[in-house]
Amino acid sequence: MAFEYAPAPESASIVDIRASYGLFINGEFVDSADGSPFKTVNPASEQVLAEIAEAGPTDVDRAVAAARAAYQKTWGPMPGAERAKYLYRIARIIQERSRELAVLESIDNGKPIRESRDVDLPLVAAHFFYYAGWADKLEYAGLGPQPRPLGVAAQVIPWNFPLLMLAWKIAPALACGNTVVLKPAETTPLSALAFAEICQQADLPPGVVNIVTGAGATGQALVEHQDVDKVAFTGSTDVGRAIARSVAGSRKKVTLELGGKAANVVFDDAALDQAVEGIVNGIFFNQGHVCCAGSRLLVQESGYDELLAKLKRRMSLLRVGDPLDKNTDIGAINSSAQLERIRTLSQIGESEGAARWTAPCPLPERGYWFAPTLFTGVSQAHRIAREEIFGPVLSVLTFRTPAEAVEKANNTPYGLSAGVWTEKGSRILWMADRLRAGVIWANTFNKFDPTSPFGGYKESGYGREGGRHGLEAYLA
Ligand code: TAP
Repeated sequence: MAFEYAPAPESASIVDIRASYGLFINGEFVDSADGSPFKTVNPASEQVLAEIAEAGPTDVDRAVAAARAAYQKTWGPMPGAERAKYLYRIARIIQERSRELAVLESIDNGKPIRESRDVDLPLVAAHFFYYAGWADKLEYAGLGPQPRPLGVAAQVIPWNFPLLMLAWKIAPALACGNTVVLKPAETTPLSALAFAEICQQADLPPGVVNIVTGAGATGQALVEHQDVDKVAFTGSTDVGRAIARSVAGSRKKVTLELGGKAANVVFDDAALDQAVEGIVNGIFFNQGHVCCAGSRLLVQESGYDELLAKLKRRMSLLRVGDPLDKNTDIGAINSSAQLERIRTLSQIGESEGAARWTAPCPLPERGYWFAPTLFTGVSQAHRIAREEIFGPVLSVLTFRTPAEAVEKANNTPYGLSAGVWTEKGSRILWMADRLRAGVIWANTFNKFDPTSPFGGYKESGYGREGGRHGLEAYLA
């Protein structure tokens, strides 16, 4: 039986969303020269939150010129110890404003406040603190005696962790002495614009950080700009491929963080209750809008019935609804387009013969929602086992031997992450040696830390973000 909870909504009064926002270029909010404004909506209510300027090619050009000038005149020549002070200041302001930023992120993205407050925001601040520490120690990073910044970095990020992806991109770039032009996703620009205000508050020299809002065309104009030295992209494999093609043969250095279809492998000797928590966290955290989500559950046949029963019981307790309610486990799907994609792939799962089970839970009437769902009887050829759904949908497959588990886990074009659940330490090491994924979690899932590198193999992209490895992407 599920307990009833009284609503515990976080107040939205702490955020002050303006009716309209300009572009952040050279330290100021400015009007767009050649784009047409668009609207950002709250996915939980479909209400328009604000009108956002779209950066056209002239605006992108202005932003890159501002970043170039700042690189040459202020940020590039500045000693690392001085740059570190700015990064520390930004980190402290993020901590001071973390409640406001968490609420803003949940309103614009749809993610539960518990996650934005307890996961996203602490990690955002931690990334700035961590890379602030590196800014005056770059010559000891093992990347040569005098590593140099690359220059102007063009950075394009997705909508699933708007402020966290911004931190992953901007903190190492700035610590290494680069300047940046960043494009947030069309559906989640507000926290990046709040970050622009934080740059002003921290007295960051003008032009060091520039934010150009817009959709794919703005991103394309940015990464293809002639005066950019580095391209850092997080998003879908299709767009990543197009970017790799467009910069091929140029001097631009590129890192791509793309999609995933991670296997979460559970052996019959695993602590099952703990594994169930890890499976739920692996696929339902952030509505499953997670590139490293454990979207393929591989269960050892001998433990299948017991695990499935426990998993369904646990899924029935998940609360879907108001992202600002502190009881909420699963918030709103970020956009109607993404909801449509999740629905379509789920229907394909059914029509290809997999059995669908959806947790019995009421969904709000307005907004974009999808109840936690799992598919059993999934074969490796099914599209729901191969394609990234990027939603709260789990595909369950089985295996008998460790070798079969490895074979099935690696049978994917992606290679971003994987999980292993077993009591046996030797088996964890055996599996970790054989799984082709950038990150492998053992008896846990979705653990992040700024000191730890993150990135993929195969179609999940190349380059690493985070840790000492993350510096390499921004130094020559
Ligand atoms: P995309 O459609 O690839 O969009 C990512 C970003 O690129 C957005 O800002 C997008 O703009 C922009 N963009 C679109 N077309 C572009 C082009 N031709 N040139 C340059 N920029 C362009 O992905 P998404 O739907 O936002 O995010 C979901 C995908 O990202 C998933 O596949 C997920 O796995 C992946 N992802 C990967 C990671 C890591 S770390 N590997 C992390 C998060 C997400 P608009 O959105 O404004 O149109």
